[in-house]
Amino acid sequence: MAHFPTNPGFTGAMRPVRLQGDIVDVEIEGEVPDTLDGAFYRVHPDPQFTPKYPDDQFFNGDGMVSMFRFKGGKVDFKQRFAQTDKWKLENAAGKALFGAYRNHLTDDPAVAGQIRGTANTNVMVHAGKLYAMKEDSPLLLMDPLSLDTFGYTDFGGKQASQTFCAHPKIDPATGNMCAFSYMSKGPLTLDMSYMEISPAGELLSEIPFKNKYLCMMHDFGVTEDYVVFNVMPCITGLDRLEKNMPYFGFDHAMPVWMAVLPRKEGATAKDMRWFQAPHNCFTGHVMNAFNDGTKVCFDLPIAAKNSFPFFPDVTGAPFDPVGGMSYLTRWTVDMASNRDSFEKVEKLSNQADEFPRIDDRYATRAYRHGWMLVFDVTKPYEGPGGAFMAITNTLTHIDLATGREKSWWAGPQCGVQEPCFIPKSANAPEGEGWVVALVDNHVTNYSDLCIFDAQHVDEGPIGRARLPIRIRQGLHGNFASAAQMGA
Ligand code: V55
Ligand code: FE
Repeated sequence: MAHFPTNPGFTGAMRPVRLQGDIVDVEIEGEVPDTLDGAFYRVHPDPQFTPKYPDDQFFNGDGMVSMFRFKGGKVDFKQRFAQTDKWKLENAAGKALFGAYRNHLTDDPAVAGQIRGTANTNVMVHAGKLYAMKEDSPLLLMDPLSLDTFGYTDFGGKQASQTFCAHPKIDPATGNMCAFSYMSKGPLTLDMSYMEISPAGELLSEIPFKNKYLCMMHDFGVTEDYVVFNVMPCITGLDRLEKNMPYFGFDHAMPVWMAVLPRKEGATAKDMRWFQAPHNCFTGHVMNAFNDGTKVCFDLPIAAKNSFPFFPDVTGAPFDPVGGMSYLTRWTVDMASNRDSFEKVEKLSNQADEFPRIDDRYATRAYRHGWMLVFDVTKPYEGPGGAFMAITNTLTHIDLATGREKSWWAGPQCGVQEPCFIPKSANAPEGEGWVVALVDNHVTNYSDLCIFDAQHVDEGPIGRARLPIRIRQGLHGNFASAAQMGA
């Protein structure tokens, strides 16, 4: 008998949905470009069963993968759980066996030693497979057409690291997937690694190194010549697990680092440079990174204070919603300098933003176009109580050459999920194409997949694929062409 917790994480707009299924030829309002041939994949956490603890973290839900297949102006929808080892064990038992977020001490003894991953953070097609990712676990492989799950991989025994990040990048020069691992030698270890995976799915390299302290390592940057890590004190430790406290807590007294590793044959941990940020801060998702010679630029939203109310301040200080708002920022360091400090910190936007994306063909390179979600707190909100976080109610295009921003507000009843850019054609100029984003109506409980002209998002969607259900708030996703899908 499913009795979900009655707190804001499980009610109102955050009520679990858990629905798997297919809709052929989704109802369309406006137009879907008929040259669009491929699929947008995205994932959200959705608990298969009621959690063992009523204060369960949103990040602990099982990965539910959605696929929007575009072809000939039509959209087909498919949604399936990622069948992780955890999902299968719990499905067989008919109840939750794994406990609190990333805390194996809270698990049913029957699942001791099992992989705890939920595959709930990102999905991306690479080497003909759909990669479903959670940063505490190995990489899960799924079928890009059926969304069936194959299972975890260690790349044929080649991968030494026990985990795989949720924010890999594709290097447009080689087609290699660039990824990293943290807590590589098991829970609460400082070990990390940088990995590259060929377009054929072969693990080509794995460079081990150690972090400065134990913390969440969520995203990173890759340039043509360097790999960049943002180290910020969203910290953890055994004491927190033993007390069943939230797995992470934010420590405002700790330093923040930008760590840079050269991408060259034979690079080792000894080549890593650690640059200390001028202030403690909260670092968010990475928009892009690039280098001009030895100068390395790293673009990401930065907040003065902790952005995660559910991973509270280690001193017990109350959450500061204004200080927790992040703004797209450019950090620059110089690998030729012998200082350990930054060259420059530039604020690139004055709108509170997160979930930054680019035209991925310009990953690792100097680029012009970005898209992101904005928290426009001046706008009204009519959704139910139980909005989980500040609402990402606005989609914004930023032209980094001019600083000009164009924004579209989704209206008082709606939140917008992470956008994804789709180029008009393989060789279209940068930023020429479409942006897709889920728009969830928290009052009617329906979600629309909205399609925008990428550089004119302010004009509103040119088309909407109107689902007769709500898709739960999610994290990340990516587009794959029909060729990449194997369709
Ligand atoms: C994040 C999300 C996670 C996680 C750790 O957005 C960090 C950051 C969906 O799960 O486990
Ligand atoms: Fe993320």
